[in-house]
Amino acid sequence: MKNKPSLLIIGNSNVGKSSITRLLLPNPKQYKGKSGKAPGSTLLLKSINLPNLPYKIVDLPGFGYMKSSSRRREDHIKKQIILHVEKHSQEYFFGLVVINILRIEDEIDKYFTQNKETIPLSFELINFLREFNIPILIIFNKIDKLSQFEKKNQLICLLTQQKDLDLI
Ligand SMILES: Nc1nc2c(ncn2[C@@H]2O[C@H](COP(=O)(O)OP(=O)(O)OP(=O)(O)O)[C@@H](O)[C@H]2O)c(=O)[nH]1
Ligand SMILES: [Mg+2]
Repeated sequence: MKNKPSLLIIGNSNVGKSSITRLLLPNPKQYKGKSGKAPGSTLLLKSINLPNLPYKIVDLPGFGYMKSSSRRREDHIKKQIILHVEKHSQEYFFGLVVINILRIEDEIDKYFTQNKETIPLSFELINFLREFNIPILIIFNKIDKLSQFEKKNQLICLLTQQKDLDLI
């Protein structure tokens, strides 16, 4: 297939994008992209194009804080990502927006209540992808870090707010 459609994997730094990418590959060892403990592991914007996959996968660098980068570099990467999506939006048939479940309440508060625009937030990304009509699936990752009780609370928080916030 010459012009394969692409799957976009997007989200803040360190939420688990590269780990999820690896899970989607027939042979995870084929993926040379880095995943790691420190935010800012993936720096290159490169698509994975395997002969045995009918679509390409683009595992983007993360938005926001990166351990070994300056604020200027973080802003540069954010701009690069935005320009990339704008330029290639037609090629994306689907986007996976990965969110760290532990940060969900904080993100909702900052984006919807405080209207903070200085920090790149997952909901900004969601609205951004919606502008290009790219269908998305939101993945709440790192759920294993929550206790059963916390999981229930997060779920209630999401379900009660989703309609008001036009989340899902
Ligand atoms: N506990 C837990 N850890 C996870 C999970 N998914 C990923 N991790 C860990 O989180 C860290 C970051 O994972 P990556 O896959 O590199 O995250 P990323 O979003 O690609 O990060 P950047 O490329 O820096 O934006 C690694 O140490 C992973 O092992 C998960 O579901 N649960
Ligand atoms: Mg990564």
